[in-house]
Amino acid sequence: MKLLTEQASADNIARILEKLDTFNSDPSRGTTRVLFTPVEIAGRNYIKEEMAALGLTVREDAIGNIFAALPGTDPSLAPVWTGSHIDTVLQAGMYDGMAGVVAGLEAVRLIRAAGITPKRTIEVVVYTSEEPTRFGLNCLGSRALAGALTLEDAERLKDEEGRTLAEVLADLGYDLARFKDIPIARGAVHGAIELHIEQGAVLESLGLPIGLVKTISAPTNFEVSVRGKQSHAGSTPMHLRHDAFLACCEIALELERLAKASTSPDTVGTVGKVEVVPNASNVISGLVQFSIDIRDSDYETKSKLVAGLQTFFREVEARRKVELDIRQINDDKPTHSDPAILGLLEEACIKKDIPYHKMVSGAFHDSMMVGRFAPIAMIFVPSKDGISHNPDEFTEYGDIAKGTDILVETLLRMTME
Ligand code: HGY
Ligand code: MN
Ligand code: MN
Ligand code: MN
Repeated sequence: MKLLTEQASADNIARILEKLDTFNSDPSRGTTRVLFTPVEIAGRNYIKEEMAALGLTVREDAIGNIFAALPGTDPSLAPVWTGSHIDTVLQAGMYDGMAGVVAGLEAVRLIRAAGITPKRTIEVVVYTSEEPTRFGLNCLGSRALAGALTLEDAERLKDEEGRTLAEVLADLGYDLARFKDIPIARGAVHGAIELHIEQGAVLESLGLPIGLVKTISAPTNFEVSVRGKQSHAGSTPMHLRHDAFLACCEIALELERLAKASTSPDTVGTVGKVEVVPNASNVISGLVQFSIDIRDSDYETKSKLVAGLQTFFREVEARRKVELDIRQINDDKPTHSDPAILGLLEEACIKKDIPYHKMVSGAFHDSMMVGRFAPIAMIFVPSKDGISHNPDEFTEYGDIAKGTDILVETLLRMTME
């Protein structure tokens, strides 16, 4: 087999990332590119242009997952995938997700420049809506590929304007009759690698350029509303209050206590979104709606924490005489990387004399869902100061290029298996 002659180009990676970053609905602070908003659609179209410029054949499924194929010599063999997402949280950085899509494009550019035709087809994938930003549920595209998101789910998921995912898809011309064709059968994809920024500070603290992800922690998310009694902040004695906000605070602190007490080192719990009604300085809140986000690399310890929290919900309700409405959004299982792909990644690092660290991902990724139907692994590149989901998110283009060198080497070996 012909050899790869060139190293990944940090300049080409920069060019695409910076152009993609211009598709931004709130340039005043960071990057905002929410699913199926005009800027995200423009961003999709731009990436499809880059895919076409590489001579890839581009197709989309009924939920908007984009697949760009570099055909292999033996189309009967299951393809190899690499990819990530281009949608963002609000006022985000410009690397979370995008680095993995661009690394996939650069890997294909290197393969084509070397005149190599792989045996297995390589597909660069843009997964629809990894972030829960618009519809409140994460990994919509990869979840649908895993057969865990049906058309009925898409007809139920609503955005803040009350539009369903199904309506938005139909308005954009996606054929909902093909929704049932989205799921990928086990065995239909030979393996999938996702390059992603670490979004933490482990690699930076170790001074290492590459992380190889052993396990992807998985989220369990709830939407909780507490109904208490809205009343006057001055004339309501403390013992007569049913303060919805204080009930929320107690639950948030109990979540913190349970997460800290967990036997798993990767258990984390967050209350990130709180809406207080009527949110007035001299009114005791009668209604608070808030989010609960729990992550762990171990499903058993996560489930134990959830059970402990549910007991606490009941206790707060009784003691404070408030009413809790708890909606569980998802309860995802952690995904372990495929040892064989991890082995290939390690061999690539050793061959290129690039030091690496095997680690757990605290963040979830599309690979968490892809791992339900295909062997997966992830490559991490360092995040400056561990910052992510923040305009100050930063990763050196040179580090993405180094990660791409590992990616392309491993993809090629997988295509020849
Ligand atoms: O929240 C997450 O873990 C992912 O980065 N959206
Ligand atoms: Mn993210
Ligand atoms: Mn991401
Ligand atoms: Mn992700």
